[in-house]
Amino acid sequence: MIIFTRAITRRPCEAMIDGISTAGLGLPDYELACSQHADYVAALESCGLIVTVLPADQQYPDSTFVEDVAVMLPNAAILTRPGAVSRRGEVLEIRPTLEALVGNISIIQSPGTLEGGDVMMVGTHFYIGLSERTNEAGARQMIVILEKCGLTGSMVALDEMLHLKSGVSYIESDNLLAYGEFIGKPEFEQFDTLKISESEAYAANSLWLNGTVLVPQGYPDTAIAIQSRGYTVMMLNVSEFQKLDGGLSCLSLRF
Ligand code: CIR
Repeated sequence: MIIFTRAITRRPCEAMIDGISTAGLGLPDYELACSQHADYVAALESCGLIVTVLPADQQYPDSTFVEDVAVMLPNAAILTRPGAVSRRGEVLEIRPTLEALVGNISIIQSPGTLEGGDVMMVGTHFYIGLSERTNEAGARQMIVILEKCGLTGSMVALDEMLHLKSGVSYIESDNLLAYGEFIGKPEFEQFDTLKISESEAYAANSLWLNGTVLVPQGYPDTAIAIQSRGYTVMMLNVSEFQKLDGGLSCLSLRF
């Protein structure tokens, strides 16, 4: 089982009110977002991670969702090419940090698009969601990079969710959280699936970190179900990021 030792995050910026959103939950409150982000960083630290907190970047309203601009591999990283055109510049901004911390960097090239929210790591295998943000060309490029690193990848079609991990999360030990279109998908039949109900859909994006699972606050059935599988659960309020379609995993790169 993997042990994460580091994470990269980026503070939210005031321009976050202009971030991409389909949630219909209203505009995020910047001050509250900053305090929720600080709690998130503290939670990562309490799980044993050393966290690099990058400064807010006003140029890019969605730049706090660092998960989408890179994919971390053992001793390597892939810079993505986001399908959301307004987010492409975020890649350049994170690059120096990755070069300093990881060194071995590959880059997804046009016409490929890929966002890290579409990538789910299960040991040495990476599931890549084909979404509105990630296309087949991007996924194919990623699989070539993975194979050069002795890893494997496969594609999973999705129709309803923003990203693959909006609806499915691997929490190690063969346990998978799945919602909606991902329940019963043949690609995931080998896992012990914990089905997330419609009323708790947002909690399908929960985050395993070294034996603890971070679960968004306000989804008690999911928290109890995860706890009953023997995990320590930590609940975090990320309401201001939910307003921008972002979840717990989106706020960090872990490696
Ligand atoms: C976006 O639409 O790109 C942002 N508002 C939300 C990104 C969420 N990221 C993720 O699920 N990995």
